[in-house]
Amino acid sequence: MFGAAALVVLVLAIVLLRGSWFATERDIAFSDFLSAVEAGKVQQVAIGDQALTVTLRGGRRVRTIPPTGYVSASPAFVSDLVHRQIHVVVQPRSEAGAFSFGAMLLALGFFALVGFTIYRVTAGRIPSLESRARVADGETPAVTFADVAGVDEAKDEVKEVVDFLREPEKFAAIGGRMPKGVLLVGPPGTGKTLLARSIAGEASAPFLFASGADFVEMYAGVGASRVRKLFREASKHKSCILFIDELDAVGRQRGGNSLSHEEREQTLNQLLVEMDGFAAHQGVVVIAATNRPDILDPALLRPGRFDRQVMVGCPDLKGREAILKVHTKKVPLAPGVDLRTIARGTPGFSGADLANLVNEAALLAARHGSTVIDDRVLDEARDKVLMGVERRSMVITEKERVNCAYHEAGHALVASVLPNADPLHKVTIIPRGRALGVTMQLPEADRHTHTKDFLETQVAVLMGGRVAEELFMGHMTSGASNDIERATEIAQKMVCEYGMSPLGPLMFRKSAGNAWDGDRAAGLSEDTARRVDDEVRTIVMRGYETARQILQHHRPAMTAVAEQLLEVESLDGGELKAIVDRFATRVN
Ligand code: NHX
Ligand code: ZN
Repeated sequence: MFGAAALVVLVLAIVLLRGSWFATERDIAFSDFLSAVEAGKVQQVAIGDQALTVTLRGGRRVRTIPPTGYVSASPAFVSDLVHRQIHVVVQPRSEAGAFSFGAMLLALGFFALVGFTIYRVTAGRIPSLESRARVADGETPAVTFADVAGVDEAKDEVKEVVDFLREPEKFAAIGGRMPKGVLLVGPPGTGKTLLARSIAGEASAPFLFASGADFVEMYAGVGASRVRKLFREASKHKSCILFIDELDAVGRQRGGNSLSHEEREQTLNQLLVEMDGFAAHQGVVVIAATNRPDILDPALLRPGRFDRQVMVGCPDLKGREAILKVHTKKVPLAPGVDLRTIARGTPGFSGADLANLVNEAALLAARHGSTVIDDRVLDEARDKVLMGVERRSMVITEKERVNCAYHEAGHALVASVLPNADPLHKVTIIPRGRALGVTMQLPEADRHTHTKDFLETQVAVLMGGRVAEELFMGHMTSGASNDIERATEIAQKMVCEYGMSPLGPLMFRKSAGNAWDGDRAAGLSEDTARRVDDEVRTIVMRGYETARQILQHHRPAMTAVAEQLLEVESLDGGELKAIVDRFATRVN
């Protein structure tokens, strides 16, 4: 179809241009034409709109352009020609008309081609101007603060917004300066949207929703017009919450030169303009969410805009328990299930993860034909959320299965021998998600920072898999790729961010964005980059060496764990410890 369109345009061009190029007569000066007439060399003159087409006696045709209006202003001219027995014809105007008609066709073909190309490039997804502006209805949400658990500090901070929305006039009367914009900052799944909705619900105010990603379109001006539309919608309400999810999609720092950039900048400017345009007493509060406040354009954070930041972090132990309580309200919990224990076993889970866990548990219970959710299905659900879905049907060769058993046993043994490692939660050779086998550790308590020792231990544990393959199988497999990636990441952070190498407590911004964003400048000197690489390698190799020593000294324990895994497929922390304790002592 594309080729056909191109062909049509090409043919059109040839047909049209033939008249003027291929058979084009040479232009001669008008005086030369008159001389030729005088000399009797002219056989025929065709009078056209602007030019005279002259056929010479030899049959050659030339063209000449008379002074404007010359022919019509000099009636003697034509009769003079006729006198000289020169054939005079007057060309119909249509020839010129034909040309412009053709030109029109050509232009039409051209635009069709351009249009079709755009259609092809955008895969037919040409968004209409109005389409995706998912400006949610502006209804008042049914959720209130009671439905939001585990983010007590954040809730306290936004209570003021609720007071304001309830009685904006009163708030203004006592001179309360209301934030026009509140920025909710936190990792994904921590309930930023829910919190925003609950503010509206709590204040019985309408809730308008948009996502920053909706504003970033490939056509100039669309994003900006959507922002305008959104704020117009908001101003129709006496008071309301206007929520913008993923603010970073539009709010990135300006400067740089990527293609979509100009459009984003326009959208961002429009957003700033609209926010400045709102009077504080108007009762509209803009709430935005992001997990990357550091990349936001500073203009967004200035007074009168998103000048208030509220952190919405991953829940702590107490928070997780509260969140579990909310989510288990509508499911049949078996008597004796202790949510505190579940909460303790889910460090690092976000609110969304916990919701997912409860949901999976309900599904699993149903599949087991059980009417209640007990500890067992909750445990199974946690593993599913944590490690991915079990894929028991995956076909694995015996050799791969053995390799997997030794690989996981390697991780497990290093983790159980090194004193600073997190306790083992589970080791399994049942394929899950993308992995053929998994070794899971779980921290004893919520941890917010890591010691250098812990990180080194973690690198060694990650190397344990590869080392086991080498020592016990006599080969290496590509399966260790994820371990290697994670170990390298840790080592890189230790050197570049945590100042845990001989290079000292400095920040080495190794990969500060990409060149397209125009911040390549933040790179390192070549010499420093080389030294960073050396230190990263040293850390990983030291972990590798630690793992090798441990596995070499615990060959019998290794074999025992691997063989047990091949037999029963999964071992929990206690079972592992029992095997290891039979062979090894926990010192090294
Ligand atoms: C593949 N998977 O993708 C096969 C199926 C060495 C016994 N061709 O280290 O399964 O080779 O300790 C997240 C999580 C890639 C991202 C796991 C990306 C695994 C897992 C490669 C065990 N356990 N490797 C491991 C494994 C593989 C992979 C991942 C990921 C294996 C190893 C995956
Ligand atoms: Zn591994």
